[in-house]
Amino acid sequence: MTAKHNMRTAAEVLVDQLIVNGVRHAFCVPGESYLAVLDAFHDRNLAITVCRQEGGAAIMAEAVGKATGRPGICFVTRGPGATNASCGIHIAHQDSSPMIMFVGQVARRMRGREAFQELDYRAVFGSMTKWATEIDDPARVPEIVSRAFHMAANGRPGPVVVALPEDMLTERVAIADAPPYQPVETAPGRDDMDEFATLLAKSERPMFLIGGSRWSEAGCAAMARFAERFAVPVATTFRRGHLFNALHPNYAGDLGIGPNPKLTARVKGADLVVLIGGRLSEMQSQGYTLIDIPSPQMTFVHVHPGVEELGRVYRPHLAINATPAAFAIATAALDPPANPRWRGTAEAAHDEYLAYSEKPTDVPGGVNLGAILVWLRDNLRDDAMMCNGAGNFAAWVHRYYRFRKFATQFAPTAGSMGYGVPAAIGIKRLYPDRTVVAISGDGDFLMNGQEFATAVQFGAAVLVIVADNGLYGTIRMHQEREYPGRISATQLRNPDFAAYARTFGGFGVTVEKTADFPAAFRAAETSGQPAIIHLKIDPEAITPTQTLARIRETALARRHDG
Ligand SMILES: Cc1ncc(C[n+]2csc(CCOP(=O)(O)OP(=O)(O)O)c2C)c(N)n1
Ligand SMILES: [Mg+2]
Repeated sequence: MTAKHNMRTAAEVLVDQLIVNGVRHAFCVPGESYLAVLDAFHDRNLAITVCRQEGGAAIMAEAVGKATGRPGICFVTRGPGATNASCGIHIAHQDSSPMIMFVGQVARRMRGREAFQELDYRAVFGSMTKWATEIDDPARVPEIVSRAFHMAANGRPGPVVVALPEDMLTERVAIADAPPYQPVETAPGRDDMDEFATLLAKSERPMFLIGGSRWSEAGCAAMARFAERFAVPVATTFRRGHLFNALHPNYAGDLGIGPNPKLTARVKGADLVVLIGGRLSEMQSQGYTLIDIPSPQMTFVHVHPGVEELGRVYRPHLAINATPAAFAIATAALDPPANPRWRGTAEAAHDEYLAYSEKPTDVPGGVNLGAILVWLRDNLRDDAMMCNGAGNFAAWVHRYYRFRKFATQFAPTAGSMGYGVPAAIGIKRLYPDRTVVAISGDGDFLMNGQEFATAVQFGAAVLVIVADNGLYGTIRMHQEREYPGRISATQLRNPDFAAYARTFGGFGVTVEKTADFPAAFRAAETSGQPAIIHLKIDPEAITPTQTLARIRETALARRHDG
């Protein structure tokens, strides 16, 4: 709409501004604090997914940001709505995902009295957003929403919170929409690329690590071509496996939690590490042990879209402020050396990766999660989307699933439990024809399992696999290692998750033997409904290579020795 259809409410201006920016989906839990926005939704072309808890709505918006590179949108009510949603904000922050959360606020004349559900959003969200603000003047809605899009999506992406005083939303105003935001693709300069080529040519054992956000299909394809032409090994960092085809001959594996020890050895032994897009944070750097801080022991090149990230932890020999996609595309102009000294290392690294991820280890119990992941990787299409939250079950996803296509992995580098189910629903709303699978732990699932109702309500036929070991397994594992035999607050008594699915109106099935999984999965798919496949996992099968009993014994033996 333009100024000639004047005197829209600020809420209408706001929703129109979203539409101008290409938004087609928004996720919300309603609240009386933003009734005028709900009313503006009524006759506008925006698909609204009504959720059961704001944490779910925020994660759905974050997952949309991850999938598209454009800000995902959620609306929540003041106070408790905003604090419930904060998990999604924190994930968007740590995962560098663009999202905008709009939140209700008390009327302007009441502010500062601690009115009903009042929060100071700038203070509450200040340290976990790129920007937290409040709109006081309806005439500034287009300006502030436009800025929110630019801030959320450009540089290092992240979350923006915009608070909306209730009385501001109902004011009428004659104001034109702002044009849509412009994605800014920072590209490397020629000097950057020359210097990079020089450092690479001098190297004997280069290693490329890719991660972060601001990749694209074209950027990933360019990265693969570069790896082939230069014969270099490329590893993906924690939960960014989808950036490089795992079956590509230059793929060196996944540098995350519990990585292939041969991969970490390769990184440590490299004389040149090129980190493209990521931050090499605690998980990726194995507790900041891989690369010396602040002065890396090897030549270190860091390419990042956020200039503030360059030199933040590692002082790089060469810092390049560019989006990873633009950097990868710019490598097309470089010529590989005639006879690189590192020839053969990429093949060797790939063989090590294949050997590590090929065959599931034996684990106690009737259901082997590794074998299930192998079945999924052999049977799902390349474009199937895999979502998971946090817990030991995820170790099998990272080790055995082979991502082959950009934007098929949705998992929080922020390590937030409860991510998989809402992420899957958010994604499925955008891509109804794609297979979308969520893999959850029993603890993980019930942190946002209520959103299964949202899936049923909107016909989002996600396939949820619940790996039920009756434990907050990760914590139990740490407990056995640090306080052997002293079990405290880590056991769970669970519902029948298949029955849970059915009471919500979806499809549910229980699997007690690995061999029954394929039929159960196919039945879930053919049901056409949101589905839960409940896997009964032996609690002893705590990692692909360790049992709880062995961790406890080792810890006790260490104590006796000590
Ligand atoms: C929101 C949130 N709360 C708590 C934790 C700490 N935490 C990490 S893993 C874990 C247990 C996960 O249990 P489950 O989902 O059952 O997976 P399992 O480890 O048993 O495979 C906990 C409590 C977390 N990462 N995120
Ligand atoms: Mg568990």
